[in-house]
Amino acid sequence: MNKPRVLQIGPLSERFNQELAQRYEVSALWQQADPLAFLREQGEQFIYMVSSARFGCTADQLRLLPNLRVICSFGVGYDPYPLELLRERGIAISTTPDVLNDCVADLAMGLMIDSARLLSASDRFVRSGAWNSTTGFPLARRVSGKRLGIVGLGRIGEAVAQRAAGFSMPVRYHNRRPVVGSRYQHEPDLLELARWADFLVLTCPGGQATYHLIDAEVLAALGADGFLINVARGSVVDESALIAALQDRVIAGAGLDVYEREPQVPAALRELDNVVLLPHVGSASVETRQQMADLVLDNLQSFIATGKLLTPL
Ligand code: 8YV
Repeated sequence: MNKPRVLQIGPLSERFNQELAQRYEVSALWQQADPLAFLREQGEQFIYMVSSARFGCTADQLRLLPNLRVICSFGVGYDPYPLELLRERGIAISTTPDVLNDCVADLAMGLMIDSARLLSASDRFVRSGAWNSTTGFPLARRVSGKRLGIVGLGRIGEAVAQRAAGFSMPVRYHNRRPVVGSRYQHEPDLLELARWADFLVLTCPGGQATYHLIDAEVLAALGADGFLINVARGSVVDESALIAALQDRVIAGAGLDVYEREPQVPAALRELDNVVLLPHVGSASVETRQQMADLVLDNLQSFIATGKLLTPL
């Protein structure tokens, strides 16, 4: 029997690419000399697409895929997909929720501790040979007991809040609407939350609705003792305003896993010593990436067999 054809937009792990190719007849779009010409020629043959929260897909690509019925996406973010168009066309989409909650929340805690207790900076200090009998490392800030403001209390935000309990941190959150049944205090005004919080942690989705939600005004409200932690999307933060706030010590520091134009990190940010910079590794553990890959494959298999996705968006 012929294997179903699958259009893959961008490369995932070697293991995933191989596994997908074993089960399906895969066309790797990124390997085509002229991807749009390829789609003009063969686009109508594809019913199934695999992509990721990094690659997404474009409206131009979708126009050349008239028979597409499903997109199985690696990752939990959906900002690089034209959702309106998908809805109009009745194209189903799955993401990989839940399996990455723990790793992203662990990383948020790591960034809080690193930015406040200066772990990366201390490491640089020791490696540079600067530590000697007269020069000690400057005092840092405490994490335990500090106030944690979560912007976007969804699955990942909830996992961050649970971890914060172990650090005796009071938690409040800002969502557009209160989360029904949540034990944490909802703060309808983001500026109020920023004023209250010592750590403002972003775990909301990216996209139009949250674009530059964190601007100069919110950073000023967070204040000179506050830290901004972003494990969500770079688009949520006005990066120029953040750089200015870090330079002028309007806030104490920041821990960032995501940026406005990845993989570009502005030189002005890289020069600052009050920011911890990670290369978008929230979900990047062997175990979690394996579970995410399995969930993509399981969603595709389920859709082909039953017409239903396991984790539809
Ligand atoms: C991944 C992510 O880095 O899930 C997401 O939305 O941002 C991360 O888990 C990304 O999906 C890799 O493609």
